[in-house]
Amino acid sequence: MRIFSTLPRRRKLGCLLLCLLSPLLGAASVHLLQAGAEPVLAPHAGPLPVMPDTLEALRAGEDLDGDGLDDGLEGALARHHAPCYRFNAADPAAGSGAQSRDEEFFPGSVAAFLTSLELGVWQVDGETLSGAPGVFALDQPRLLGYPSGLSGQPLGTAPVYTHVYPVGLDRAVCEYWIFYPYDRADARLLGVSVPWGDHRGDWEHTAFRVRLEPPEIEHGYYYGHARCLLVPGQDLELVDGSHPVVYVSQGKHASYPRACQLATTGLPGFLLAHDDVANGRGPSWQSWQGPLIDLGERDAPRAGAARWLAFAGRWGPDGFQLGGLDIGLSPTGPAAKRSWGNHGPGQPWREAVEARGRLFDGAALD
Ligand SMILES: [Ca+2]
Ligand SMILES: [Ca+2]
Repeated sequence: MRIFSTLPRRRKLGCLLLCLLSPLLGAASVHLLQAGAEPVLAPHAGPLPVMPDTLEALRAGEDLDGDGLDDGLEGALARHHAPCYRFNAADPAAGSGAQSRDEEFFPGSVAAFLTSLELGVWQVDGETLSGAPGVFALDQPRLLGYPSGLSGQPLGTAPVYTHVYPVGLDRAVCEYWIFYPYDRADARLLGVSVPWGDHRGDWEHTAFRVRLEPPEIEHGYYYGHARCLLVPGQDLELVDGSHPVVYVSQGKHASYPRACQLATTGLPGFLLAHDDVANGRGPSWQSWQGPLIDLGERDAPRAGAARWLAFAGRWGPDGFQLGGLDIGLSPTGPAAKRSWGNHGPGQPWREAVEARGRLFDGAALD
């Protein structure tokens, strides 16, 4: 109970409801696995320190990450196919579910985040606050010591982290990774809105298999909630002919190829409604117009990621176990995931929409 007493109020409420309802859900027990305490923060004199990301030029004729693909081509491909991200906005006329609201939690820079972690200085709700300095070390099981609710950076200023590698002689895969300092996930439990799986740290990604000549996307892989949705190239919505659109679900940040709402559990909606709402009515981000930072390869990281790409721990302290399910675990980073350099198996995205949701704006699947 000592751990429980350190939790914020919203999370305590969620824990209590989970405990009360776990027999209904067929779960033997609810375990609080990694409930890291929130740091004690106080007003901080002076500005928020910001450490810029290291931008490394990728040069034609070089292959410094040793993947067999010309580094200049890697950089050109990543920018040519970088996504347009579209975020959510409240739409009372169409919305249902707890996440039908404006997006409030945006991407952040990893370099700036680690600087804040090590200095213990954070921007929370517009105030600059400080606490105990933390430590970032590659052998940590999880990052500790930072607060919930970090809203990220103004949209368009954080980098997208890229991983590009060849497939045979005439194709490549472009992965796009985004770090969000916070994931806010709510649900309706017996009709009452409660936190359900929100957590510190949130890594999200999409990937696209491309033909090199002529350049064209053959398949998209859209991730979220430990699942992969498969999208044929002809189903992708493109901006300027080459940039796929990624609809980002509010708060939880899962990726979809079209504006839609999907249930994320197989439970009856009257019991638990935990939907992704990705209507794309909020701000959009043309990521190719901002910083793209190539991560290199797992064993040959580029300078911009050399400090942290090998970190195999979780990027936050949160998470629950409900029976055999993991709920709201702070995630691992890009190179620690199974999907790094390895896409699919997955579910055809049309099948997922037909089974668990709907498209917005009256759009049809065909
Ligand atoms: Ca290379
Ligand atoms: Ca590469």
